[in-house]
Amino acid sequence: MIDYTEKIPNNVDLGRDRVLQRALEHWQPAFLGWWSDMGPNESSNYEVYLRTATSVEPDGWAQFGYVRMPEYRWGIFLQPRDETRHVSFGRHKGQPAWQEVPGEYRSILRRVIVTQGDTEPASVEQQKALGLSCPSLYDLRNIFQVNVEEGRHLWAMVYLLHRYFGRDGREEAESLLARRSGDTDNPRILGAFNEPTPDWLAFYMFTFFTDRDGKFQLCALAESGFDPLSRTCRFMLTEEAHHMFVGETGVSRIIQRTCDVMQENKIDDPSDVRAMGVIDLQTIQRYLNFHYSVTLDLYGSDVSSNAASYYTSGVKGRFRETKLTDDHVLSEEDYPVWEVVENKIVAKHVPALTALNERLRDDYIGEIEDGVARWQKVIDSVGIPFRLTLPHKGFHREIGNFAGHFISPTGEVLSEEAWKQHEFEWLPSPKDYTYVQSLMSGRVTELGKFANWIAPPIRGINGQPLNFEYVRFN
Ligand code: BYC
Repeated sequence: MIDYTEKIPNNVDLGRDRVLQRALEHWQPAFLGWWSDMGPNESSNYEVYLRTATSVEPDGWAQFGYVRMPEYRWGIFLQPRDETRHVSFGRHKGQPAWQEVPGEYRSILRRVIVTQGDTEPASVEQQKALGLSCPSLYDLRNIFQVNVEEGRHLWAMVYLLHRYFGRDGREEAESLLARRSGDTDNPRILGAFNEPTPDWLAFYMFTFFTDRDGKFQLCALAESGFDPLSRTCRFMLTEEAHHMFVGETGVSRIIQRTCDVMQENKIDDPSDVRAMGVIDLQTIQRYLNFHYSVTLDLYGSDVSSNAASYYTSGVKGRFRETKLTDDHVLSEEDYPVWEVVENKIVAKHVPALTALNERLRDDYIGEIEDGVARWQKVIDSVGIPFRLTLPHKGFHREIGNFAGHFISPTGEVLSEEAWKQHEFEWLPSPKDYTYVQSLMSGRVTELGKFANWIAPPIRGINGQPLNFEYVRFN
């Protein structure tokens, strides 16, 4: 169980290590200061119907109740230790999992933990203003739930930095509160976390696409030979599932509403659809293309010696590593990656060890395809002949083999000029953003009411009705 009587709730017996406890208690007000500056706008006095973790056991961890977000009990929760756990891949395969950081892997472990930690506050910063244009109290509560949990994920990484990396770790923990999403001088580490999330369609796309990168990266880190990292990621994954649910159902409800309006009014031209105050399917496709492509970049280069050394050293595994049935060393195998040769996209087989970023990206794409197929069913069920498609893997990429090439969504290699001519057929244009923004000029706060551009969800949170007061503004 989690001890909530402590200043920092935890299940790691923090009180036993006074030095660590003091260091984290020193970081805590800095975190709260960051939340007050960069957390959701104007929200400090709202009471939000939030879920708080009470236990790390799979069956009993959720407790719902009204909480003012600055009083949310952010804390340190690791999944219980399995004494028999071993390193399951790489050079140290078969050795007992490490309870301390091996000296030779200190710098790569720190780097991975910092990169992971950096994304969490970044996403809160990206979503900061969205509460002011929420489509309902239900959705407002959901974004706040996502935000406080991202804050907790930051705590999870900061605990590891403080506990296992001494002074360097404490400095990194401070830097995590100093970088800012989109800042030119001190930006967040990874590209997608410096992109704006200007409206709710972008938010749902982000939680569907980018939070799912979070899932796959956390799954790979949950395989780590460094046991405290593995245990903390396992618990984070239980929270991540809700974020992806918010994204998938959010986009699905927008599609549903658009299709219903198209069918009722027998219209299909995007300008007629917009005239009805809903988001045309073409714009939804362009948002999809954008969020998918920037998220693909988050997996890093297709061929990466960093990824190979993370694996060989036992720091970061593959998706579901222990369920795979090969040798878990990968010294003999190869894996196909794609590259552009003389204006053609061709496969090239490279040592599997160096292609681990690409492999994780491919695992991710499989799950994305399933989600997009579920959105398609919404369109099909209304009988509208529109197909949502995933663009080619090389489309609009800035990291890896496709960076610097101009690939169309259907996978043709184009000149820069030809690509630019079609850019805003494929990606949201400034006009698209302005239109979507125009729908979201104010917030919808009446109990049980939803903005015109989105369908209500099928059910409320924790068995509550849709007209429940999910947020009290005070
Ligand atoms: N943007 O060998 P390479 C989440 C850099 S999301 C900018 O290809 P590597 C969440 C790279 O740093 C999950 N730079 O990369 C979601 C390197 O720089 P240096 C976050 C990039 O190291 C929603 C160079 O390019 N977790 O949790 O194999 C809401 C060459 O690197 C990017 C993780 O990512 C980029 N996209 O792989 C909230 C897990 N990509 O050395 C939260 C931890 C690469 O030349 N991170 N670079 O200076 C990792 O495992 C690895 O850092 C990466 C990159 C997979 C991201």
